[in-house]
Amino acid sequence: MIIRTLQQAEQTNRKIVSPDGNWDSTRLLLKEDQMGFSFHITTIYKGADFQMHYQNHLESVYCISGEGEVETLDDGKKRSITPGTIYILDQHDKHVLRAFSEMKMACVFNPPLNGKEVHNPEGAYELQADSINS
Ligand code: 9YT
Repeated sequence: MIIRTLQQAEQTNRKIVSPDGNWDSTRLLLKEDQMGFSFHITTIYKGADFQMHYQNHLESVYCISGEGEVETLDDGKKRSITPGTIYILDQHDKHVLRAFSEMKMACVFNPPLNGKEVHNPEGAYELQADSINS
């Protein structure tokens, strides 16, 4: 069994701060743990409004706190995101996330992240990113 705490992990290089200033993410479980998925606690900063397109990954995002909306760009549908809502990007959906207040999210990725991923210009994570140990 592996035990980690968010409070400790936030003090290490498991916490990645997005260069675009929209979010930070503490990656509690990564590929090197060999679980087949990764698990992160992500903070989306108030006022963030940005596009993502996870072409190489499937992602589920559960809202713990805060309020916002997610828009799928293929059909223009906007869905409200409030505590208790999960959105599941089962179609590699191109989407925009807007945070009306600071949002705390629990995120799961398959395949798992290596650790140091930040979004490329298309809003995806590359499969070959560095691990937190490199
Ligand atoms: C909700 C979302 O996808 N935010 C971007 C950060 C990502 N969840 C991550 O790397 O943990």
